[in-house]
Amino acid sequence: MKLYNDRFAPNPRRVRMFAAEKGIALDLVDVSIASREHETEAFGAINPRLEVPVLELDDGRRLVESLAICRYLEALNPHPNLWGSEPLERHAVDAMVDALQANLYVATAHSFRHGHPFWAGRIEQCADYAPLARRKVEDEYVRLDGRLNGRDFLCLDRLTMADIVAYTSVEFGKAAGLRPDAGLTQLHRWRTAMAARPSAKA
Ligand SMILES: N[C@@H](CCC(=O)N[C@@H](CS)C(=O)NCC(=O)O)C(=O)O
Repeated sequence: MKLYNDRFAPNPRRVRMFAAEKGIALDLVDVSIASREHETEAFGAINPRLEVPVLELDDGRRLVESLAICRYLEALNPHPNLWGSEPLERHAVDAMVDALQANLYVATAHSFRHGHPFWAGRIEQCADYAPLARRKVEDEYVRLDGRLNGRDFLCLDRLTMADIVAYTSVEFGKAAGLRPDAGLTQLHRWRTAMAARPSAKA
């Protein structure tokens, strides 16, 4: 399988990390957002939304949306289980993934997109919105720290998609100059453990 990818972008990264945890090899096709390769007509034929990631199956079919791609990989290759193994576990992972996506990931992306010169002239920026998004992210860091108190993983007693979404979102925050406060010791402990996983380098 091929993954249309950008090395620096968080949504492809969550797919790479998820696949690596499952031992699924992906052929990476780099589509540089910085060089605007995703805006070309050629890439538009691959994903009309002009976004990465796109997973291309060996028969040429293409799957979009990072969370839906990871769910597909989970169904394709259920071991190790990363999304809950029975209905209540699956609900717990879904609920946390949805909340992380809506709150942590989206606020981080808004902080970057509305506050960083990288996007100037590329999207319509609203500079006043960036600090609001930033405060929202900082609140989410505190929430994560509380959740991780006495736990190694965010959800269940093992690594799940919730950890992958949270970790890749927190690391993406660096692009917007976001850093969890040093006092958030549980969050830092978990980040260090996540960073040590080979999949973090995928
Ligand atoms: N909901 C989509 C979002 C994909 C997305 O926003 N990808 C970003 C990279 S992380 C992108 O391609 N951005 C290009 C742009 O905004 O111009 C997913 O989860 O796959």
